[in-house]
Amino acid sequence: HQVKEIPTKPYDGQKPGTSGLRKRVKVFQQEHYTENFIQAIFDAVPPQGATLVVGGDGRFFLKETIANILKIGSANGVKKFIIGQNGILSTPAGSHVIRKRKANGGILLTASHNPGGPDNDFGIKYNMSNGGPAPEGVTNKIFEKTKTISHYKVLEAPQVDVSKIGSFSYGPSEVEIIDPVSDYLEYLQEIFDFPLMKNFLHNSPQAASFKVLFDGMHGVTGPYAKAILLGALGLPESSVQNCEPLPDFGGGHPDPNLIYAHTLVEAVESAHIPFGAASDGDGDRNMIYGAGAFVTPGDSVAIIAEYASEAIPYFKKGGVKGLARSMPTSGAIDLVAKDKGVECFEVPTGWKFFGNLMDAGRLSICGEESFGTGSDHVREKDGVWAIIAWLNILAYVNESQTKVQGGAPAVIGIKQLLEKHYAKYGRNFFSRYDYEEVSSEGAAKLVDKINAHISSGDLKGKKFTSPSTGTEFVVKEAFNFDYTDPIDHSVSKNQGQVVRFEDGSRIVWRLSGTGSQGATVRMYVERYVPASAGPAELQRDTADGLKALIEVALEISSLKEFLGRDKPTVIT
Ligand code: VG1
Ligand code: CO
Repeated sequence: HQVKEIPTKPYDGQKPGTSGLRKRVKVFQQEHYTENFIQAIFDAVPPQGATLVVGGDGRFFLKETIANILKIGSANGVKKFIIGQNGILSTPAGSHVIRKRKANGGILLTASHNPGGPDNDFGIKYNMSNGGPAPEGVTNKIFEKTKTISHYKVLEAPQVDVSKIGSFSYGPSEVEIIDPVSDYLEYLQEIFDFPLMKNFLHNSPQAASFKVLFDGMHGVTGPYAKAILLGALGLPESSVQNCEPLPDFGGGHPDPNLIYAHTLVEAVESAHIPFGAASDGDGDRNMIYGAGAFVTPGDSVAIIAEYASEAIPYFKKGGVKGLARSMPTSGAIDLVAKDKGVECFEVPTGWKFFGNLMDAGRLSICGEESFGTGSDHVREKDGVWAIIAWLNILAYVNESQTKVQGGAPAVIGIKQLLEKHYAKYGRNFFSRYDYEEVSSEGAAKLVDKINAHISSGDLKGKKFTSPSTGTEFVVKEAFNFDYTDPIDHSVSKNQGQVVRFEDGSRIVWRLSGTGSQGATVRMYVERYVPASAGPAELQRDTADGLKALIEVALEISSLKEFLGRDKPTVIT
């Protein structure tokens, strides 16, 4: 086999964002564009003798990119490739395979929850030997390499077939095609209490009324959900929908939230299903939604943390070492950490910031407001894990109640669990407003204006009044969020602009790092209501509970003026 050097020129803008390089497919299809980026990865992280895991969420342009990774990787010295059958690996399953097989790293091919197909998005992400996304030091190095690239190496060999499980050689390298689901399924069976869940779902007094519905949104999780829910837990076929991975996600937007996962929401409401859930394109996000009960991601991770060490075998055994959230995520989990006497960390947006804390044994469970929940069982957020964690916890609390009360007590569902949690800890009302694909100039002006307030300090002590409710908010502080990693002391600056008020409420503004076109501004609002406020206050509708604060947030930032948008694209 011959190795050929292909001359090329740098492309602008190959800077990995919050979660890898994400662009329109058309951008990746430009001559040498994808090849350049793959070579830059190998220039930044030399692969001689390495084992590399490769897989993705099944979206359009996956097969072509795998062929490129094989050609360029082998020419650069990769010893062994481990590839999911048909190129399929969910992001968390990819993380697990890297760890389990002690690979040196992995390349995950996904643009996550962004739509797919020839006119939509594709993405390439490099993960380290711990199974987690490359930290900024490494992604910056990859970016530097893309700026000076002059050639890339390819192995001249015919394209390989990734559709059959087994091993073969490819030039000087070895290729192993693996079942994308089996390692992951086996691992979840160690982590969770499957006998308890099975008993709850089939034999308990609550079994008859407790139905489950999972929506794969035509992303990568379909095969995983079928193996777990139908296979291991023995639920009927009707418990899953949209579970065939499609290259364009059936034309949908595979993001599990109330807007894009409306097929789930409608099915759950019309059939009064107590437990519904969905996952995103690459399987790292999740939404928990039962009839009449939506769980915000901030509450979800707090509730998992609340019950983990009693209900979930993995944490019963290993304990909960510490908790964490990304900065814009609500502080619900902080309250649980305080109650349990464990450390709680606040990191910048993006899962890569949790990895060092996990590797150092200081973090067990963490989450992001963007429907990301996970633990140190892998180094990515994990949608299916979060969904099974909820099932495990519900099975546990219902079984405990039956033991205490005897007979056939009513089901403790999602709603009852939320109410119980609010009654103990109070509630963090939270919402995120996204202004997608706005002009970059407008977004820059908005950032500049808030920065001007931050540097002059003129907001401090200032009173803002909501025009519609008359509620007053007095500014306590305004700052840019900078983060120093407690383990390697690396510093990440300007990770979001924060305004805090005297009553504990908070507004955050950030620019998205995952968009593929223009700029996306995110505005996060949070208001805490203590348990003492009583059930009526605690159970208010989110939009209602946050109305006054949102008006103030729009006023402080002059958002409508700068972005020329009257309404956000998406509210979550
Ligand atoms: C968004 C979310 C962030 C998440 C990231 C990747 O980033 O806000 O919390 O980690 O997407 O999620 P940004 O920079 O656009 O706000 V996924 O499911 O794409 O891997
Ligand atoms: Co994702």
